[in-house]
Order: sequence, then structure tokens, then C-alpha cells
Amino acid sequence: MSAGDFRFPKDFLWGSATAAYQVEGAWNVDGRGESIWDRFAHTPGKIKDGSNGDVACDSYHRYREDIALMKRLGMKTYRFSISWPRVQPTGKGAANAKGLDYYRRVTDALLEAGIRPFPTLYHWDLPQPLEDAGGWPNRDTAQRLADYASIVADALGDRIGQWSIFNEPKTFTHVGYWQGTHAPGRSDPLAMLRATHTVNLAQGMAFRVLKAAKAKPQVGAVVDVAPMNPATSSVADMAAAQRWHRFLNHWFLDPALKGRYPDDVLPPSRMDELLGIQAGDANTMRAALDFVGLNYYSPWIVRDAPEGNGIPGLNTKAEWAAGADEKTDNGWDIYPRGFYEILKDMSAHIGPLPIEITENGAAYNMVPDKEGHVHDRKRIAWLQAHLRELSRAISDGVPVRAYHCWSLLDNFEWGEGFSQRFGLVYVDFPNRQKRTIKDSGEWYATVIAANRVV
Ligand code: IFM
Repeated sequence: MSAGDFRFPKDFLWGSATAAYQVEGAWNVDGRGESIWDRFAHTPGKIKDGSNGDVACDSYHRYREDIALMKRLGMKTYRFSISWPRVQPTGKGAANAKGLDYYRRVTDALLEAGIRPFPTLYHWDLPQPLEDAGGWPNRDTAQRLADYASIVADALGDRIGQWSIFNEPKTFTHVGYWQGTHAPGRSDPLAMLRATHTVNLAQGMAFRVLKAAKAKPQVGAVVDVAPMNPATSSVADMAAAQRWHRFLNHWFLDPALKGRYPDDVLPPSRMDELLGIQAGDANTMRAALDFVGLNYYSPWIVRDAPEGNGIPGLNTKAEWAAGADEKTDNGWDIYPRGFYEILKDMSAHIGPLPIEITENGAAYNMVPDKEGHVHDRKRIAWLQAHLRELSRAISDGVPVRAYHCWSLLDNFEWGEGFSQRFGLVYVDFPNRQKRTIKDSGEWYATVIAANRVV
């Protein structure tokens, strides 16, 4: 490979990703139940711009238009999520036939367009009644997820070849139950720890359910990962960065692949009590994952915090930063090299399992010019730099087989509402949801067509 010529393997899959609550809208249509994100976003003061996902991109009604856009850009894989309260409104009991029909229609339309349907079972929208019963810190929620998985597998299991179970379990447990800035908005570090254990149990249980589906699918985990850089070269900061690395990057993979939690994060004598571990849990958590999905945005800087941080023994203070001068519009550091670093690192950790990049992208908030064009050159530069690092990692032996840009569309960015735009396609929300392919979308189409980045 010469400088300026970054190639990808033959049959590499290019596509994009979205999530149900961020794009679907139709929050109370056709029998959909309430999720924790409906409740959270409807609570004044929780979302930066006071918005919510009630309508979002209205993809519930416009999915055909969105699939046509993907096809026009040459995409071959679409990572979307299934809304739990749309298919099982209270998180328990009977399925909602209209909700399942929607995902059948989406799946069939993708297949017809020659695009791989790649669903995620859970992208953060827990049915509210399950949160009222204790949410993820309540271990019963694991069985609820397995039941929901079985409903979805019965309905779609004949036509899906690859499933992901959770999206970013670290983010929804930490930000939802510890920091409290995402739904359900709790600030309880010990509840967060319990939540992580329930999620690991649920992952193993749902894995077995999905593996039994008709199409004999591959089933994987999607985790958000990042290099954890020590704030200084002191022994204490370096050890803290290692603890944070294991807690964030390995916490939801080791239980599946090894049947145990990473060492040296929690005090060994208190693990069972803090996580609520019971006899047999190691086997329940195990899942021989067929692939691992990795999401990458930006690294962390970590320092030792002997004063503690609410998690017994963890003693870290971590910042979502890389010390870079340049930032995206939502203030995240731009550090493409971190993509290469974490891919090498995670690949060494998980062994020869295939990897998919399930999310990677940037928030830039350019709007259309007078002619209606969106010249988002900064996003092109961001993607180009990251794709070069990805190509380097692949050349160095990391077995990555797919890349999903986050996101296909500008959408509801959780606590940031609609203030941050990640899309390759601009969405004019007040103007009848008009979609406009940005310059970055056209550029991405040329990358896909050439299967290389210059
Ligand atoms: O929008 C989110 C997505 O839902 C999960 N990963 C990070 C994205 C950007 O913040």
C-alpha cells in the first residue's frame, strides 16, 4: 500500500447506522408503549433544546425513502435497532403485531434493495414499566430481555443473518444510572454496577435465544471502545488508566467470552455483593459471540483518584478528551490515531473474532447554503482520517469486515436533542422532514464505489 492509497478488503461491507428512538418517531402510534426515553425526554429540563423523539426523522413512515437514499449511495449494510416497546409495549407478555409488521416491512425493503438488514435488539429504549419495576439494576430484567428476544426471533428469525444484542452497554448503564444525564436519569453508582451485571446476564440469555432462530444467524455484541490515556506518566495514573480500560472496554466482553469479569477493577472480596452475583451466573453470562461490533469516537484521559469516585476500589477520574486542539461541533476531541490504537488493542484482547465497525462519525452542524447544498468539508476530513486509520489496522491484521458510519441521518442526539448533527444526510425537521444528501454523503459514496480512501 503506498502513501495516500488506503484500500479495503474485497467484499468489505460499507453502510450506516441509526437507532429506533433517534429516527423513528411515531412514539404512540400502532400500539407502541412508553419507553424510558419517552418519559425522560418528556420531563422538562432533561434535554438541552427541550426536544424529544416523538417525531424525530419520522422514519416509521419514511423508511422507504431512507432505504432509497442508502441504495443511491451504494451502501450494502444498514444497522438499525428494534424498539422494544414497539413490539412488546409493556416489556412483558404479548407481542404487538403492528410493531412486528413494521420491522418485517423494513427488513424486506432492505433485502429488496440489496442491503443487509443488521438489527440491534436494544439501543437504550427500555419499556417504562420495566424501569418502574427496578430497571436494569433489577436482575429480572435479564429474563424480560430474553423473552423479548424470543418474540423478535420468531418474527424475523427467518430473514436476519446477523444480530447484535446490546448497543453500548457501558454508555446506557453509566450515563443512565450513574451520571444521570441519560434515561432513566438515576445517579447511583451502586445501582449502575448492578445494572452492568444484569446486562451481562441478559446478553448470555438473549444470545442463546437468537442463535436458535431459523436462519442460524451470527450473533454479536456491540461495545463503544476507546484508548484510555493516563493523564501523566506516574505509576498511579498509568494503573488508573488500566483499571478504566478494563472497566469500560472489557466489562461486557469478558463475561461473554471468558465467563468472568476483568480483574483489578472491583475489590475481589466485594465483587459478588457489589454486582449481585449468584451461583451459576458465570455460565449464564457466557456467549460464544460470532463477531464483535466496535464503536469509536474519541479517547479518554484518566488520572488516579485516591479520594474515590463512588465505585469501591475503582478510584479514577476520567475525562472524555485527548488533549487535541481540534474538536467536532459537540466538543469531542479529534484523534483518528486512537481508532487504530484501540482496534489493535481490542483485536489482541478478543483473538481472531471478526470485527465490525458498528459506529464511527462526527457531529458537524453545517446547514444548507442558498442552493440547498450542505458543504460539510470538516466531516469529510474527519471520516477520511478515521478510514485511513481503519485501513492501516486492517493491513496490520485486524479482521474488520464492515464499517457503519454514524449516522445515515441527522437525528435525535439523546440529551443534546437536535442540536448536534451526525448525518451524511441533512434532515430539515420543520420543513416536512426534507432529506438532502450532504457533500460528505456524496464523498462516502465514492469511497464505497472505489473500496478505498485516498
Ligand atoms: O447517537 C449516539 C448513538 O446512539 C450511540 N453512539 C454514539 C452516538 C453519538 O453520540
